[in-house]
Amino acid sequence: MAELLFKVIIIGDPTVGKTSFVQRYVNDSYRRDYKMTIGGQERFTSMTRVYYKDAHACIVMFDLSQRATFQSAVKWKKDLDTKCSLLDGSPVPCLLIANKCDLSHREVEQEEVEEVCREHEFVGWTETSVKEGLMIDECMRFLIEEMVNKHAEIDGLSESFTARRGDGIRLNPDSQKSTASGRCSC
Ligand SMILES: Nc1nc2c(ncn2[C@@H]2O[C@H](COP(=O)(O)OP(=O)(O)OP(=O)(O)O)[C@@H](O)[C@H]2O)c(=O)[nH]1
Ligand SMILES: [Mg+2]
Repeated sequence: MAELLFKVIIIGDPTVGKTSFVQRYVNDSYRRDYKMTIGGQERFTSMTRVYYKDAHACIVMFDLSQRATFQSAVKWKKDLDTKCSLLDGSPVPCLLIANKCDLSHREVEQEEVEEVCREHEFVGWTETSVKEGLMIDECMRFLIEEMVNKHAEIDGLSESFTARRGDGIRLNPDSQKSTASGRCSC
């Protein structure tokens, strides 16, 4: 069976839990203390094209206990869509994650998240708790399925493009000559 390599990016405001998510998924570990990730430009709700380049899927994360991070989620999605798309021109599948659902203090209602998810064409959304390890694997499994399906679709598409190209253009010197002389009025 062929091996597939996918690039998944994760964006969102500072402190929402992006690094923690990756650590939890990759190492099943969690740190309570916060160490700011250096090197991104996420303080401006925008990333360079280089970071987005060739991404197959994306996670936009916000913190359920900080409303401002939810408002930024839409900006992050727009930033992604203006800078990056899949090979067939369609938007990069993007999952909206409402993290820190273990906290009792909440500033965002589920209905609002649902609406933003629908309006801004996320492929889905879910609450997670990276701290408790809730829904992390499920998120990644969902995205992997999306990427594999999309990959098959695009692959199929490029095959049919090739077939059509072969059918449509005939490099027959005789037919080219006759068309040219037929069209020429001088
Ligand atoms: N209660 C709770 N805290 C969390 C959760 N996920 C992350 N945190 C905490 O939130 C803080 C920030 O987490 P990070 O993963 O560093 O956040 P980040 O999004 O990578 O932040 P930047 O690197 O600044 O962009 C840390 O103190 C984490 O321990 C969660 O699900 N629940
Ligand atoms: Mg970080």
